[in-house]
Amino acid sequence: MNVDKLMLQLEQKHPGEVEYLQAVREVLESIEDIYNQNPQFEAAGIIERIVEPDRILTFKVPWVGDDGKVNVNLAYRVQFNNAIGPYKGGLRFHPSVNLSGLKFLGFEQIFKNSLTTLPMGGGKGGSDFDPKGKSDAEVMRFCQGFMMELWKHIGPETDVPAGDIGVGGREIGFLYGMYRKLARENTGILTGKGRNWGGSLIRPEATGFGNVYFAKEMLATKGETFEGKTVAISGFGNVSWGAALKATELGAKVVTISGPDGYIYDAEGISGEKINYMLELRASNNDVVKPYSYKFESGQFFEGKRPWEQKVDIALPCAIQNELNKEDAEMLVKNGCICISEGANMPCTPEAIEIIQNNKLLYGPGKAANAGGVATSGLEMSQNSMKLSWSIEEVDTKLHSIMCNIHEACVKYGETDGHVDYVKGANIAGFLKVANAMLDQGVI
Ligand code: NDP
Ligand code: 2IT
Repeated sequence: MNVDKLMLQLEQKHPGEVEYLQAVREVLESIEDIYNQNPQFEAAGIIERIVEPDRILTFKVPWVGDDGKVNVNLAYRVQFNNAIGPYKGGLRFHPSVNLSGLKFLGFEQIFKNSLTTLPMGGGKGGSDFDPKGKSDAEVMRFCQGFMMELWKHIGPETDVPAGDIGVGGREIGFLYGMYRKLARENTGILTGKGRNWGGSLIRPEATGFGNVYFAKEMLATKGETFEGKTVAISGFGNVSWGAALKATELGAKVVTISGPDGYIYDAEGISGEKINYMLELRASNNDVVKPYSYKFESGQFFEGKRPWEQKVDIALPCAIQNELNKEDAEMLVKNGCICISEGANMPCTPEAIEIIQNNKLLYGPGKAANAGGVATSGLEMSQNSMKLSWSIEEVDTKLHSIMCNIHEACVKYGETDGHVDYVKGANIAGFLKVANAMLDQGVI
């Protein structure tokens, strides 16, 4: 394999798909050596096959607004690779959703899901529908329209969607209701379901919890812990909330959260009722984090800025892709940050990653550090298949041990001379399992 040549071909085939090409390049650069040392991969065309999705479904979702007007949104499901299990991955409802974004997320999901040790393939979907400012009834009609088309293509052993940005418990409920009606069965077709209808305990917290568990393992390699550390978190959504809860529980002080409008710095720490307030803010359907500063006096709002300019020990980017750039990384390094662990998918730009890695910070890439969410989705699927419900302790213990296993796999493949390159480790470990499964199963 020659990465530059392959990337050139992909760029010609998929011009302008910036995020997808960015994600593919990162993986190819990490696996180049191991790929070339194993000629059986080249002989089976593994790379050419793994970089293209198995199929992409594109459909329109017409829905009627409360004002009686007809709206039309575009929707997709990218079924990327199912060599090790049914396609699995979230649905994103956000105005920025396009095919390149979903292909990047679906591609990442293949390796992330492989790392979880559970049998799940990779997929992703979503729509450019914006739930912000919509009534519950509008969101419901949209979700019903979305599922009316998607239901034919998914199933508990075929493709199991879940939440992502803009898709939380409310949306999963509306989607599940429609699926159940059309398919005439109650089955584990989506994860992130409500507790009373097949959902798993800890799933809402799992991505954030898992991210902190992963960071804890990274810190331990340097004899460090969360105790007494200051932490910057971005976003104020589902992942940020879980990360804030767990980091606080482990003795750290979370000093920031953020939204597209700016960030909040709270020197007293964002804990207790302030963490609960994040959920209220999120549920308000408004695009702003600023109201935190009206509610809590200690919360200072920095308009249009990002939290990375603050002096912190640990940074947990938990909002959206490419939200931490080169200048942000330089600022974090300058201010003595020792660890960056990605709750979001691809939040650091390639230039930022270079700075972080050159300065030898502990750096957990999303496909390893945020795998706790999909891992707990996998645990939800197991409980659905067994018609059982596990306790908080059972799920949390399994999640914790999965995150420790992922950390171990990263160390196994990423360590040289006492330094762990977690990007390389995660990419190689995630890739080998899927590539070997593809080899075993022939060219299909
Ligand atoms: P949510 O929709 O719950 O939250 C996303 C948060 O990010 C919101 O607070 C949103 O604010 C904020 N946000 C959006 N754009 C920006 C921006 N430009 N700057 C700062 N904040 C911004 O989504 P999740 O918490 O579920 O997802 C967050 C990230 O984590 C995504 O990258 C997702 O792919 C990833 N992830 C999610 C998993 C899950 O289980 N949910 C699992 C693994 C990864 P606003 O709503 O106001 O735009
Ligand atoms: O990016 C992700 O891993 C998710 N949004 C969760 C996917 C899932 O199937 O739980």
